[in-house]
Amino acid sequence: KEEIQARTITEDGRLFLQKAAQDGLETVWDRYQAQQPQCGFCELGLSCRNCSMGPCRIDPFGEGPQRGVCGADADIIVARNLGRMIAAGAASHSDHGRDLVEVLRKVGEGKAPGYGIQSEEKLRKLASELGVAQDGKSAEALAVAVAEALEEEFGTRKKALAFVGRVPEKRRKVWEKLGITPRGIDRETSEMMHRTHMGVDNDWKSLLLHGLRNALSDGWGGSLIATEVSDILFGVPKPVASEVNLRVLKEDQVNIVVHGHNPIVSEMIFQAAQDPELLQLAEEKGAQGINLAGLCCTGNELLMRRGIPIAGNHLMTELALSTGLVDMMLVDYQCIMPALGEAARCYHTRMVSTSDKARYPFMEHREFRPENARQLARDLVQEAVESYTRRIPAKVLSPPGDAVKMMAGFSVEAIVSALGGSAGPLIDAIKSGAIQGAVGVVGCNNPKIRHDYGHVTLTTRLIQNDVLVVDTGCAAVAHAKAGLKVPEAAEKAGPGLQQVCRALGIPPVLHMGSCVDNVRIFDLAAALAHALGTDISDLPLAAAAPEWYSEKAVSIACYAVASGVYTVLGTPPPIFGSPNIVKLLTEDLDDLLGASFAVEPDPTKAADLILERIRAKRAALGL
Ligand code: SF4
Ligand code: WCC
Ligand code: FE2
Repeated sequence: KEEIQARTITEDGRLFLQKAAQDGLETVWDRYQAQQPQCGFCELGLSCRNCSMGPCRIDPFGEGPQRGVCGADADIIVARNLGRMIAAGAASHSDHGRDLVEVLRKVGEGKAPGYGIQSEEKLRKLASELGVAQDGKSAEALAVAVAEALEEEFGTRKKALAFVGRVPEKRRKVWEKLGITPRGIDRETSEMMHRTHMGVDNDWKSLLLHGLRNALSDGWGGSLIATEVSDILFGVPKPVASEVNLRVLKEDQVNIVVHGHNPIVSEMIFQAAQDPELLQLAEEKGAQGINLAGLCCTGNELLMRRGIPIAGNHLMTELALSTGLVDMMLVDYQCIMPALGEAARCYHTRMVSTSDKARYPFMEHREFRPENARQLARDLVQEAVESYTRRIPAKVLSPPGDAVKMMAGFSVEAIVSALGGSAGPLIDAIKSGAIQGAVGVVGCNNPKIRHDYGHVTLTTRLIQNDVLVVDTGCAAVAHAKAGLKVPEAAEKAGPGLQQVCRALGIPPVLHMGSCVDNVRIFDLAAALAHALGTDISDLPLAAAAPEWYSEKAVSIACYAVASGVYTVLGTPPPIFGSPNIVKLLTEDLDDLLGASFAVEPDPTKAADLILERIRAKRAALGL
């Protein structure tokens, strides 16, 4: 019992941790425990297996070896390891972006039945930004041309990514001076893999600078493309009401859960789940309907655009299965624990993987391509209906109570329109001090941190102090479960923020989307900086990832700091084996970039660090 309390702050999490234990289901927390103690060298970033003369380890106490076989010291090894984490994270977001570009092209060529252009406005806006001639082109022809221009962003032929144009000029100068302006998306990742090969870049500072450039190729490249093209294909999110937690799974309906990241699959499933014929079939099988729910970021994508409820965040994915109510779970890629397929064998759940590049044990592989997606989605929804009839009553536990109400859909466009058409009122509120500043609280869950505790504690403290919170990813789901994403949550905010929220009818914590949608936060920050004729780093802004686990989060944190936003991490990154690197990242970067990292596992203290930073930025602006 105590152990369960210590694992999560969520009620549904606790209940289903018990249920999972009853069912003999092993969870991420159990496996985390079995891994204790985890390797101290690796925790400090001091182990290397980049070549076959190794693996090597540096003794942090100074007694054992201080160099790997090749001669790399602690600084080089920590920097190389961090660089490869950034590369993996940037690659993940950017490859996701590339998949969307592929669909955009196929839509233009008429080879992607079921997909279409939902926001021609955004397509045209992107075209002019990319310098693609529009001269009377149809939306379809333009889609092909824009897709081609975006493909170029991935390559090696440019001096700077096109979207660097969105960055305030002062920031661009900072990047130029440091030589970290991102060029090609794939180029920066590929170059990182090259630099970290044995015997290439052995200057930890130059490695870290390239790490920033690599991360910028994600934030102002791959992730941004993923977000923009998703908006073109599936629509720009607008405020929408929905619900969250395991109670969104319905005992009397066919429950289909989508998990992963890319809306390419989930949007097709969304369409199929509304097919009258399939609804009829569900009824024939005794179900009251077809209930679609999300997990993690593909859940966030559907939530933002379609109001589809979300069952939980990263650490809830196994527990969702333990309800015994999931008739089918469809996954694409990223953050899908390889344990899920086997976990599902405890129940009747059909587990289906959908992407050629992401396969999992004990899952059936049904590959989605732009050409076959509509038909395949229909087939799978039909199979989910069949699966409903095979539920195992003894294994079912229906979550009691009600789901928590929430609002999502706060794209930059939606925020600006809520403000009455320009960012002016937000700037005024910041100037008057009604809003002290804004913070992006983002990122994952991690069994090293009590589930959702980091997010909810930090965010509650921030809004109490009149700091507007915007969020994405699993942090956003945590906040929603805690009831922070309804307009009534304004009462939990300080007096100034409360007043602003009430006037606009918005929650004090605004859901801006999935993890790739962190770029929306930086778009907004850049717009504010433009409006004030200043740099992003001058604004009273910060970011936090209280429970991060993923390499993608490392890339996000690095592009945040490189873009000028102070960033506090809850889980310590593997850098503490190099005091030089810790000093650079947590202190010296401030002089170079006007922003730095902090590491603070206690979310209350993290909030205080952020509040202090916001006060200092306000003071410097004379506010
Ligand atoms: Fe060891 Fe150097 Fe090879 Fe790393 S690159 S495994 S430190 S020899
Ligand atoms: Ni994005 Fe982190 Fe969730 Fe995965 S889904 S767990 S990267 S925040
Ligand atoms: Fe190790």
